[in-house]
Amino acid sequence: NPFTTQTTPVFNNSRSTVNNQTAQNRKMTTQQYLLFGIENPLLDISAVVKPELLEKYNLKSNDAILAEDKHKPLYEELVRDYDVVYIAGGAAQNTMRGAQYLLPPKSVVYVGAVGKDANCEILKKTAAKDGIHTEYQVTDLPTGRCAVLITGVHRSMVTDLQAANAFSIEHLEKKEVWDLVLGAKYFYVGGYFLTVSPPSAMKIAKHALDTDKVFTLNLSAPFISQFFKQPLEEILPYVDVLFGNEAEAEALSVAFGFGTTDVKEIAIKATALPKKGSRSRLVVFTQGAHDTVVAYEGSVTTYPILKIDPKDIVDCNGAGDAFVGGFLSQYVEGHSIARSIAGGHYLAHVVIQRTGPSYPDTPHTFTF
Ligand code: 26A
Repeated sequence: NPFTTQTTPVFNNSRSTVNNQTAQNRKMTTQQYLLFGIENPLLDISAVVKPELLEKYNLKSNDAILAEDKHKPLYEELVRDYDVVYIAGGAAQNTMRGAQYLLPPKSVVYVGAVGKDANCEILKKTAAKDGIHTEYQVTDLPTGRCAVLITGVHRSMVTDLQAANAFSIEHLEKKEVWDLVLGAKYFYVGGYFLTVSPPSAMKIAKHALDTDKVFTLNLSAPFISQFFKQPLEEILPYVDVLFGNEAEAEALSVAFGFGTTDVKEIAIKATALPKKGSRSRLVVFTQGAHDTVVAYEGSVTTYPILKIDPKDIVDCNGAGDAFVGGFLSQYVEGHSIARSIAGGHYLAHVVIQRTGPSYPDTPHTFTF
């Protein structure tokens, strides 16, 4: 009862004043989310395609690239010639939705830039269904899209970032957004964000270091190490947990001159790259159907994935994102590395039996 539990002095104890006071107090206590993620919100346009389409646009079967002018007709061609599905994407957004699936309600917030269009509505609807809070920067450009070309267990992604690329640090610095940064204890920056706003990524990384919070990053795609080495090298000293797959590990090895193609050795060398703060860096590399490699303080451990009958695989798009979501869901609650890896393997196993990076409406059945 606000009349009897009044703690703030008020001069006029009328009902309206008390109610105003309560409303103000409510405004001041921003909802806190344990895990804060940021990157590029995208709408995926996904289809199983003939290899000829990859050849025509000179695309590798398993890759992720930024669209150049020569790729622009691909989107129309895909919609015209194939059975496409439109599905919420953006790698880190997929990861955040996945983490939330395994966490108590209101644990995860995600930030990125979108347009004012129908595609954005699909992203908003999916985010709401999966229970993540979003603080999108709304721009005048169309919402970004990603052509996902599926051939067997491979996927080739061509991304036209549009609005996502217009993300500006001013959005991050807005009080309502920065309050969410202040309230979070764990941060996840998709490596793809290094193509968009390295200053925003650095600002979050520095905040994490200054406040002894945990900062995590994904290598996202080989092209990040290849063509965005400078912002990657700048942010790596802040990275407490580094994620990637085997192809990204190899690209990192080449970019940083590790002189090895052995994923375990690369993981060890990645832990030894310069590091700020009190924590040792944890490195987690997935390898598709092969064991997941974890390096920490000079030693490597491998964890077998959950076996799956090939006939149960629908598509592998989003499996890596789901792995990280499952991992983080356990890690942010203070569970062991073994349990976090099990969470990752569980969620990847769920997602590869579904179309794209989507999560079931039914509660999860993860146990450890
Ligand atoms: C900057 N680029 C290339 C990207 C992406 C991306 N997400 C953010 N930035 N390219 C592909 N994706 C997303 O990766 C997911 C699968 O891992 C796709 O949207 C897809 O959902």
